[in-house]
Amino acid sequence: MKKILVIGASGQIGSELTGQLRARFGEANVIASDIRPIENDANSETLDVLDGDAVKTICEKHAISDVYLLAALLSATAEKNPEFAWKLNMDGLFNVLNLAKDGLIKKVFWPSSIAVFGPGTPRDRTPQNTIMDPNTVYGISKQAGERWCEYYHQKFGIDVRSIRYPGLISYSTPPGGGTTDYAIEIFHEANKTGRYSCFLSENTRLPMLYMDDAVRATIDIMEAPADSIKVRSSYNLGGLDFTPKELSEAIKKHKPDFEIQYSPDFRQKIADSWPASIDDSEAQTDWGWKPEVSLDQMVNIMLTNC
Ligand code: AKB
Repeated sequence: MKKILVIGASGQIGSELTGQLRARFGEANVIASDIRPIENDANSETLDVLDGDAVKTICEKHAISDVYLLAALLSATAEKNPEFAWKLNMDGLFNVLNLAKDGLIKKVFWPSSIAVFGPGTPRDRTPQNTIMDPNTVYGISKQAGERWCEYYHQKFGIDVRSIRYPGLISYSTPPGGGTTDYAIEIFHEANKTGRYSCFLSENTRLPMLYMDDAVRATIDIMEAPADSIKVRSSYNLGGLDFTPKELSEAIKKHKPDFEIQYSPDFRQKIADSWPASIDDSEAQTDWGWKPEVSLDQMVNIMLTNC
């Protein structure tokens, strides 16, 4: 019997993933957890992923089989608090991987990111296996995490699965401190004030994905047969890629008076070290990944709901 624990369930991905998992596997079979209490949710727990004993207790209490570990500090926030980012992103992963090693849980999902790539990486259609020289705290923690996932798989047979998320776009829960967040803020400001000051320059192309596609990919990789998961570090995942200028042009089709200006800040340097687009052919071949939501569809959904 599958029993799922989502750690970081109140975050941008966690809130949407929890809903989809519950729709598929039943409310009571998906325990939502977060560092702050989750209001009005009978199947939830307050949990600090850095408290290894507490993670263990909750997994035992609910006889958890699968853990989705989403608690992390993202790229921009991590640059402001490097030591805590390293601690949260690494120790949280160890707390969960070690439960799998001890046989308490069966399967782990851990998110990596395009941030594992760096200035030496080929930027266009970045391949699955290539130069990885991340120069952000977040990217370094994600690259190290990928190595640990593969190590635990090879050494202890742990069934850990991972995706390198691009920037994720959604409207219901705000993102928390990423470099790709402009692609969400822009919609809120377009609806509220009709103008946006973008912290990246106009031609900064980055890989992105609408949240519904990202959640589907996450559940699909976890539900795929184990022998189809050939990559045990983390899979490249692509979908959309666009620049702030292209996004603003797409918004102007709906809101002709929308105005954008560009004031790049420290996040520009982070964005410049990341891929512009992603080659995700291994995810397509191994477990059938296929993005569905186009740029125009995403813009339409975001403007309607923000
Ligand atoms: C960030 O911008 O930090 C994240 C990511 C690409 O992992 N959205």
